Amino acid sequence: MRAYQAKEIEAKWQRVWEEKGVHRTDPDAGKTKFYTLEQFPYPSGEGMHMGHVRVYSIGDVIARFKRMNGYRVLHPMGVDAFGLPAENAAIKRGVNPRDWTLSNMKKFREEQERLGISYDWDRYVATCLPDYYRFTQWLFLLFYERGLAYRKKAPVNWCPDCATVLANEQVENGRCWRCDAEVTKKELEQWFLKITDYADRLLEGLDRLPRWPERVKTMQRNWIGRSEGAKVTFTLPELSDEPVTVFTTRPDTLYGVTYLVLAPEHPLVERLIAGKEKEGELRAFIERMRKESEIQRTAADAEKVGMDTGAVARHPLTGEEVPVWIANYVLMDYGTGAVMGVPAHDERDFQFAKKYGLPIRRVIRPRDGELEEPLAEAYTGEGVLVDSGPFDGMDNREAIRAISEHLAEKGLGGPAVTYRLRDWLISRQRYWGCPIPIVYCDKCGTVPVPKEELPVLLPEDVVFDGKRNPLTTSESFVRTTCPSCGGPARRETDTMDTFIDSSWYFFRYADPKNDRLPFDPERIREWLPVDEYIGGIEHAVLHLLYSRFFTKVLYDAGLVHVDEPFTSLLTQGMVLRDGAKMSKSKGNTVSPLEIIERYGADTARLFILFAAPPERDLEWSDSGVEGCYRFLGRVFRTVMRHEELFRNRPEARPEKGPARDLHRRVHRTIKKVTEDVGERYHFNTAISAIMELFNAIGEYPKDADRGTLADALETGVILLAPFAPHLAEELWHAMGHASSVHEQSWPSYDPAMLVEEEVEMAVQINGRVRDRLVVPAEADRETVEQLALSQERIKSLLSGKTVRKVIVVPKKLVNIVAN
Ligand code: ANZ
Ligand code: ZN
Repeated sequence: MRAYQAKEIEAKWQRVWEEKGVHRTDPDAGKTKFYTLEQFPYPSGEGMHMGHVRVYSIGDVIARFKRMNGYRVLHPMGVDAFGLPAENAAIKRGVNPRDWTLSNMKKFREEQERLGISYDWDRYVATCLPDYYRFTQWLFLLFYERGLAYRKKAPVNWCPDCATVLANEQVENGRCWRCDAEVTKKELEQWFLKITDYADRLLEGLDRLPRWPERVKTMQRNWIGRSEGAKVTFTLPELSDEPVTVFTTRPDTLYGVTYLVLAPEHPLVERLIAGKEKEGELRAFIERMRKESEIQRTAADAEKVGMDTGAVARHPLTGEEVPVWIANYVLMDYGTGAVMGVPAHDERDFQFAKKYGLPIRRVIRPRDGELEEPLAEAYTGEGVLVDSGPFDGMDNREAIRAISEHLAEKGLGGPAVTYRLRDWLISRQRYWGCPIPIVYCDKCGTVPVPKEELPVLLPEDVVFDGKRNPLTTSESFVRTTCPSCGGPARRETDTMDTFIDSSWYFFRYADPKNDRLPFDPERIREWLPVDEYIGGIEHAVLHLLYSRFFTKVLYDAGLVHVDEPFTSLLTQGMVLRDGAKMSKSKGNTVSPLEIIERYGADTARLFILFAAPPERDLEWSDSGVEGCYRFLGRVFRTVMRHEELFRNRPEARPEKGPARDLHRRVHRTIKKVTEDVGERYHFNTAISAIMELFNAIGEYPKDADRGTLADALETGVILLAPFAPHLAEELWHAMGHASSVHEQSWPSYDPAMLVEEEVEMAVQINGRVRDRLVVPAEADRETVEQLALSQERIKSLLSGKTVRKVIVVPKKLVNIVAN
């Protein structure tokens, strides 16, 4: 008998599947569609790691299972191929970013192919190729036309020595990662996408995604950070009553305001400090604050520092004058960049007031009791208003509404909502990204490149010296003519954040070769939304939020009919080893290729799916891999041993004895695997049910019905197909079938075979039959004994007696010895 040669079997079937197009997308419009998608990888030079093997294996089981269940499945793959590493390789090793990326892509795909995942490779997309990025540019222009792409000055990390912009990741402890110079902030014109316009719809949409993990939805809600409160307008007497508006979540504390704080960058600050005694000091303070990052400024344990501007503001309701300060903890781009200080009821304000000797005025009293005197900390609880003019005695929750409305009536503010979400800064001063299709003309200003002229191609004549944006070094690229007046013009040299490339790729798969449009809306109708999206939790906010934003904009533009792209989201756990995440830096990785070389892809896949349910972290185990390999070897030999059976296959006669038991086991297994895979994605328990079935087959007596055995083997192989597709195909053909096992229908089970059988047993007391008992045929001795002793009739006959012994003759009788 042949031995299980995984490598040969796998290479053979991968070739056959490819030749026969077994995994090509089914065009049968009569079937229900199912779109299953794994997040596409960044093709780093390192190739696949176990995390990739895990996501792809999960996706492939779902895709294969759905196909066998009669769905028309879309299961594509591609690469997210723009990005900084290619450019760094260019700087460090002088290689061309495109050549470097293309060779990595090739390598990555070869590794993926060795896993035998059922991708329709005809739909492969690569975001760095002109046939793709041309439409990324097309979509940018769509955003621009809709007023959703705009340019404004924004601070960037700037290395004065390298004269370049740095990404946040390239700033280490405030210094440049390359030359160690101190990084400064510089204001540059940058492109933004107006995601804030969609804040409410991005929130609302989450409520319509029951099949997304709660954790991911919570992270998105927090990121968007919707905050309800009020705007309150104070006035500045020395600037002829110029209004200054604050945002507060606690308008009920308005009578407790003892000072105002403006962000150092607030536009009114300049005029307030001009000519003041401490102007010089104030300016130095402002300079210092500007350099600190938002994180430094708002960290809970960060020292709160401020300075009195010397100016005052007038309270809108009491007319009282309070001092105006500037402080590090007030951020310009949240709310209005101005805050009212209420030290009695806000912890941060309390610390600030204590530090600088500002008055503390209490205006909320707990409903039962008084506040201590003096306050040891801010009282942030609920209560009743005091010292609040006409609002005295009002419940504070009621007062939030009453005071907001009162302000609105008097034109002094009113209810307001703020978001933590900021517009999306998409400009990157980088080469290896999608060029922004904009031209600057002295006469016409900012001019979009006409869609017919796309793509704006990345030029080749560039210098990679790590000292500037390489695109600025290409004369042929920068110098151009204005699409509008034909005069000389200059091209935008910023490229787009690579998250834009990945915000629409799932649409492109539906129509990957379209050369007129990003996709035909009809093809989108055919395939979208993605029914199951599988990826890592690390994308909970960025990629998943951006993709939802893009989808909503495309929906508004009438290009797609869905406003949420992913119906269901599966976030797979990590692959651990010795309790820690597998990673190059920890030196605890296991190479997928080595595992595939040694045991085969089927073993790698089976182990990964068997070791834990998809959402949980998975602990790598060499012995677990060995175990899976041995199991597949056993399956191989079991089927091969019975190869003869399939040449002259007897009819199954599962009416009685071991045949009946095996037949029932087969149906129970079908039910279990169908539900575990189809409803719960509990692949691990599905696999163990299949293992048990093969164990039962192994113990099946030689003289029992052969036809039943053949049926069991055949069903076992079909059930195994989504998990170990190559081996299943090999065995299926060994059974004499000509078509692919992956084109078979998923087996159904007979509910009648699941009903537990029952038997009637006699119950004796001291050898005399006293009662009858109906019990499940498989019930064990203990259960039968308990049931017998708890029968009403037996209980009363035994009253006053002591039970000495209970004898159980399975399926026949129970004899109770008592005296
Ligand atoms: C007065 C007040 C009294 C406040 C009180 C709170 C408690 P969230 O929930 O995060 O939206 N704030 C407003 N704008 C700010 C800015 N640009 N930088 C720093 N802090 C700012 O928080 C809103 C609260 O944070 C606002 O409500 C304001 O302080 C502060 F007993 O106003 B509050
Ligand atoms: Zn022009």
